Amino acid sequence: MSQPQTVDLPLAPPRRSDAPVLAADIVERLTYRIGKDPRVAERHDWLSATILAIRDRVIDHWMDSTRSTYEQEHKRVYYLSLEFLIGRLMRDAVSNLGLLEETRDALASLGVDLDVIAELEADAALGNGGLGRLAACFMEAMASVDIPAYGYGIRYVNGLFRQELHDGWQAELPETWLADGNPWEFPRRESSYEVGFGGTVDTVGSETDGTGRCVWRPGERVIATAFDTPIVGWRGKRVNTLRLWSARPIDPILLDAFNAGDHIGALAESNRAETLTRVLYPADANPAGQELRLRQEFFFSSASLQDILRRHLQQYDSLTNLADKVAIQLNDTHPAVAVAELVRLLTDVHRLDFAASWHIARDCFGYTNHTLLPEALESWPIPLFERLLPRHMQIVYAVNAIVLREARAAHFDEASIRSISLIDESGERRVRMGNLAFVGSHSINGVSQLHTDLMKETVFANLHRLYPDRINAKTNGITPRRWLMQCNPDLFALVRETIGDAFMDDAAKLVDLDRFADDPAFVERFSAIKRENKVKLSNLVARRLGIRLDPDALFDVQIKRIHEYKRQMMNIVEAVALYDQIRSQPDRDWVPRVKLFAGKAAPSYLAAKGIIKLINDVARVINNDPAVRGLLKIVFVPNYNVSLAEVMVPGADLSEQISTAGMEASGTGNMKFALNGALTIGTLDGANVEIRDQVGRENIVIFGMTAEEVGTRRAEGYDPASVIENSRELSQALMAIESGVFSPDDRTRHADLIRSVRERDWFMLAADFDAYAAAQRRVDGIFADKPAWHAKTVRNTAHSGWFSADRTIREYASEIWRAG
Ligand code: HBZ
Repeated sequence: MSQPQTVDLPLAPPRRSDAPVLAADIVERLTYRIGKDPRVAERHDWLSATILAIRDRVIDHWMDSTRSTYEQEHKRVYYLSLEFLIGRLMRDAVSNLGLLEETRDALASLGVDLDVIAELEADAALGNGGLGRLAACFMEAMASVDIPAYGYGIRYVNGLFRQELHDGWQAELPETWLADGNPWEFPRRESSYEVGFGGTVDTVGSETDGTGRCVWRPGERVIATAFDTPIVGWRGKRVNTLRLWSARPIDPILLDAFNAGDHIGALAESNRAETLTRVLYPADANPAGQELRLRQEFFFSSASLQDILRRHLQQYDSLTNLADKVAIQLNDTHPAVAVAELVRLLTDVHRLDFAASWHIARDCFGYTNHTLLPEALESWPIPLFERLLPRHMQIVYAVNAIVLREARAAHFDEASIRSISLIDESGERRVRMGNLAFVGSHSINGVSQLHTDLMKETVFANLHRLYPDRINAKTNGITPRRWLMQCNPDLFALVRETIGDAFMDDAAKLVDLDRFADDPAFVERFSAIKRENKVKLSNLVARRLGIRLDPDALFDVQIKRIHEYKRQMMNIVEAVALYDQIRSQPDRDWVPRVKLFAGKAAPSYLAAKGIIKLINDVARVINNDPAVRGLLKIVFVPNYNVSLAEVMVPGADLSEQISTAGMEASGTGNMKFALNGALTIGTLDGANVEIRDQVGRENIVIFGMTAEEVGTRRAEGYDPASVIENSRELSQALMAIESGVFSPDDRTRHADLIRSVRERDWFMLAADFDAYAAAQRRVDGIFADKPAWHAKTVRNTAHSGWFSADRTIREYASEIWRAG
């Protein structure tokens, strides 16, 4: 492996000479904090000692940041998210502090290899996919652009499950990221709050419509305790806090019960509390319907709001200016109950009148929507909501009355009023969390332009009509520190050498690379780095799976959650069609291709799990067929996580972004690939549209129906069978799968999956298939023309600066939060 390049920061004084000091600090932490003699310390001890030494270098910056926010009375931004998909933190912190070389040297002087111990750091996987990773990129970007911000979430003991493949099937195993301790976190016992559930409500005021002051007497209480992780911004400018809540019981053990011999019952309350923050729901598109999920949502929303109010009151001694000093962003509807909780805290606890509380809440909250999939829109059965949160139920009804009154005043018809209501009365009565988040926020944003337009036209059409100024677009972004500088150090160094340092503080400056796209000397180095990254990825595949890859083949990569709308199935069916062609026309000049897949399926999502098995079945047959002569290989890399993405993204030639148009809210993987010089093959969906606009239509391969065409086609009555009949390639590929060519041990294994395409094909695989296959052959053609290919890849990197999360965060700050 080549060594990552030096990242010397011009702002910092030369630091190499500090390496001996850092080395001494590391040995000190090892000895006195971990209690290990350096002579017997194991690699993991060195990792912990290094993190502790680095962490100590963060603390002064951290305190300075907190202090200056306080002294200058800056507005604080609170990002509430049930998920933070952080990955590893050491390289991030070290690199943002400008200490990468110093740390490497310090460890080398102790006989320890930084790259080796960095690999041992647990990947904090407190999220499912894009939504959680976005929250992590935003945390880093908020610190980088100097916004005083706190992330609030849950400290799950078990993050997203570890995926293994057992005979090609996904198996889920518990993830234990805390097993070796977590040297990054600071437990804050003093920052603890009670969170209640159930019980009764007494009305104190005269109003009986829920707007009077009430006293909620919960039947059950748990304690939320804070664990803080410092998040270091670029150049260490600012350090913000990620505060994750852990639940514990008020009484750890009921001694009376224990002494009376009821050993299990004595611990029941304790177990119940601890269960709250035990696991991350592996749900992706489907909200988990479990009571525990609603409890988690309320638990972290309530603790966060109590903390926010305490901090505000401590400084300002009044809540009337709350919205001037506090912006709270709801990451999807998971924290939407916070709207009702803030109104409750202001009215019942802090004695503001209801109308004032309601206005303050709306001025504080912003809501980000991440999906239009109807099955992913959260709602809770009224009986459950009422039982768990009786006072919040009253507040929801009171707020609903206000909203419906406004709609009536605006002459909305009954159907529109029904769709706006916070209560869904179409079947079992339910609380609609999306509508609650909408009416309780002054800003509702989509995560790409197309997604925002569709929000206005579909799920929130009537709410948008009633409150036309609220919906706005904030196209997602990614942090270029993690997704270029750290994961692709050689490319980063080349860019720096070529266009200077300005892009390090302003990613838009990457555009200066454009003029090198046709410079043969530059292109040669650019493509040599890509090849080297492909070798690294091949080595990982060889190590983990024993499959050998040719780094000169086209590396075609699809990595993301497994979902029907993302159409991994279209990709694998196309592989089957290609396989067929290679066998029947062996002498054509095929472009050697490796199709790499990675991603997890929600454990209860059987169709997605069937797709994983199908990919692995197809892989086994194709990879072992001598007739293919290595022209096509299929690889499913297990246990996709942030760290794996950091190797797969730089090693990709082609980025698969092939969702059914109108379904992918934005995508962020698409941005990571383009930044690292991969070409995109994609539909006009989510942020692919903006990627096309930025990189230029000649540097991206777009195919398939538009969102509008998908809608029209559906409305007209889409018949997949006739489409399949008219496509020879598709019919043959489906028939091969259906007849058991790839599952000789169980010939009908994939019959259901194929039948769902033939009979329903909700995600329109068949309708887009021929266009997709043709687009793939266009990709082959470009790849074979090396100068053309390389110029396009360079232009992808050059024009991806706009997708920096710094740009996104600046937009949130100026247009939603009015902060910073
Ligand atoms: O959020 C994703 C979108 O699918 C993707 O297009 C977008 O780029 C990304 C960031 O905006 N949505 C998710 O990742 N959603 C979830 O992970 C999810 C988690 C729990 C749920 C529902 C959805 O209950």
